[in-house]
Amino acid sequence: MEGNRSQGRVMRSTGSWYEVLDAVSNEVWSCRAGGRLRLKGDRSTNPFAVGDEVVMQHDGEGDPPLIVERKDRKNAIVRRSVNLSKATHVVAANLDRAFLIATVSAPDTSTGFIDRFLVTAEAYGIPTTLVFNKSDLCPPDSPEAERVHELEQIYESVGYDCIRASAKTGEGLDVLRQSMAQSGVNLLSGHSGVGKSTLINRLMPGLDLKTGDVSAAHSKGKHTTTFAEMFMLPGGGFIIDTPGIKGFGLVELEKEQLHHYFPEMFARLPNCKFHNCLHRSEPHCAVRAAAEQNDIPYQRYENYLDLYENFDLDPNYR
Ligand SMILES: Nc1nc2c(ncn2[C@@H]2O[C@H](COP(=O)(O)OP(=O)(O)OP(=O)(O)O)[C@@H](O)[C@H]2O)c(=O)[nH]1
Ligand SMILES: [Mg+2]
Ligand SMILES: [Zn+2]
Repeated sequence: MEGNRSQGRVMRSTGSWYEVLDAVSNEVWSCRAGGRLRLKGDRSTNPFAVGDEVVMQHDGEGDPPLIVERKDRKNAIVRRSVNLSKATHVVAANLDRAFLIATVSAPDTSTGFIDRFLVTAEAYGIPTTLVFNKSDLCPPDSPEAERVHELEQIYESVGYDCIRASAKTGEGLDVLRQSMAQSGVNLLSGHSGVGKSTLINRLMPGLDLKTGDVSAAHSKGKHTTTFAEMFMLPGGGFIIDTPGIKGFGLVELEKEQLHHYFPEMFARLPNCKFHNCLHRSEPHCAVRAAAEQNDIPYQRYENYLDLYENFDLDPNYR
């Protein structure tokens, strides 16, 4: 501790209280936010998010430390606040890797949803691994297993690591553990009910995060986790559990730049006739040609067109 100040990382926030892990002593402090911390131009509803590196000021006995400074963020996952057009909510900051947890049944994760997440992560510069969880529900030769295989082919072909996992049988957990220990700060995201909290419970014996059944009638999760929380992994690295998301709003993106965040499309842009080609109906478009010949996944090309066309219409896109 330097004087009565120390540095730490926000592990959890309830809105008015912040749990901060002291970088030196590894103590967890319950802190309040100091006054006048809202930065100019910051439109987010939360001044500090899980993963933020902050300075705490420790005053008087019994008083909670105050957070008096937030270090610049390396990156942050930002979402539009519900129904507030301009306000945003910072889900988590300073991420080294995101793990998008997906399932092909109970609930189903569409490529449209996956691609939106990946576009966002690419825009923020956060490498992403896809985790297909609940592999125990995909017996060999079942349509579910075929679908997982198909998705792996699509996403591996454009450069994303894919891990097949089951929180139930333990499949894939060693690979996950290793990848997380190497990465540093790891975010788990995905629809409600895909098993984010269950996976974390498996990775951290002794932890007992609340999990919820998937509704049998609608195959949807019940939004069991309600705020983001970070944990220190026993084998190294941090893991962040987050509430399930329905859709993924694209914040601070221009629709003309969307295609830059599809790596396989961006790589082919130099071969298009026009340097500012948007790969829609321009002549001699190398991207459209590649998609039509299945050199790049047609499904992702279609999702790109859909994102582009609907960008201004759907408030969820912005
Ligand atoms: N069969 C099977 N069920 C699983 C697996 N992983 C999780 N589940 C079940 O899926 C349901 C949802 O799990 P949760 O961990 O609560 O899901 P979550 O992603 O944290 O959901 P939210 O907190 O609502 O976003 C629970 O009933 C789990 O027991 C798995 O690998 N196989
Ligand atoms: Mg959860
Ligand atoms: Zn083009």
